[in-house]
Amino acid sequence: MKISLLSLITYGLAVDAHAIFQKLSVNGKDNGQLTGIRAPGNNNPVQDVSSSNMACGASGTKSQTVINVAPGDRLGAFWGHVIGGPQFPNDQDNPIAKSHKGPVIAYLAKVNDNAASASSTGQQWFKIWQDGFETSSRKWGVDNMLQNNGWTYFNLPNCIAPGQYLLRVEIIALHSAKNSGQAQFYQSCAQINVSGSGSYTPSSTVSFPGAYKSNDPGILINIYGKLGQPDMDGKPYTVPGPAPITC
Ligand SMILES: *[C@@H]1O[C@H](CO)[C@@H](O)[C@H](O)[C@H]1NC(C)=O
Ligand SMILES: [Cu+2]
Repeated sequence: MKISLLSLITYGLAVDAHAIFQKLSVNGKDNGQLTGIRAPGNNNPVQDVSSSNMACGASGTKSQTVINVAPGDRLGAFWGHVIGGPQFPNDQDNPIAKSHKGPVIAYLAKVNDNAASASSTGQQWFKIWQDGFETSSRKWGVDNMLQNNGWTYFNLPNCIAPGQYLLRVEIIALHSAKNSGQAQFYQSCAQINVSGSGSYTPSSTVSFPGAYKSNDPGILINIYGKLGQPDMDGKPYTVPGPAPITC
């Protein structure tokens, strides 16, 4: 009894209440677990903004699939506590622990070759969407994801040019971010093939690692207000990285 309780506690601490982006849906069609996704092999966050794991997470699962999408499609990124979703029945930390407030952000990088084999690092990223913090409702991007049962939805902008891309979707969990190096970055990349006749070429791009600094105002931050709630006291939150593109 003692041993099993101890191992349960140890296990609980070891796995913690993290999350993994592990499925992509296109216009409501779920492509399935880890199809067209390169996801980290476990749900531990990246905390070092200079790590090469900032691009698509620690190296983990690979997929030979490239998912076909069209400009304007409604994309869904699915998050779970572990690969598959809940770690055990009634897992309160699926899709992510409720403490893990923060933004959800999506970036694209056009790749020269096949998106299934392209390197995660050395790519030129531009931001296509973000869900940060809404001061009126005091809701974070993560709150909207929880409300959608693990799904984060956004549209592929209409101007995106045809070709293969990596789609990087990220949660930044800010519950401990008042101390340097304690913001938690969760990201995987989807491998997509964009059709159509868009012609967007970004005027500026960022690198991962490189786009974020450990002391960016959206990364080194105390999100707790006077009442101890993760509500910024209703003040605006600055999402890290560049502004999302406009078509
Ligand atoms: C990518 O999309 C284009 C346009 O729809 C299509 O012709 C091509 O076969 C696709 N490539 C792959 C690898 O699916
Ligand atoms: Cu966590």
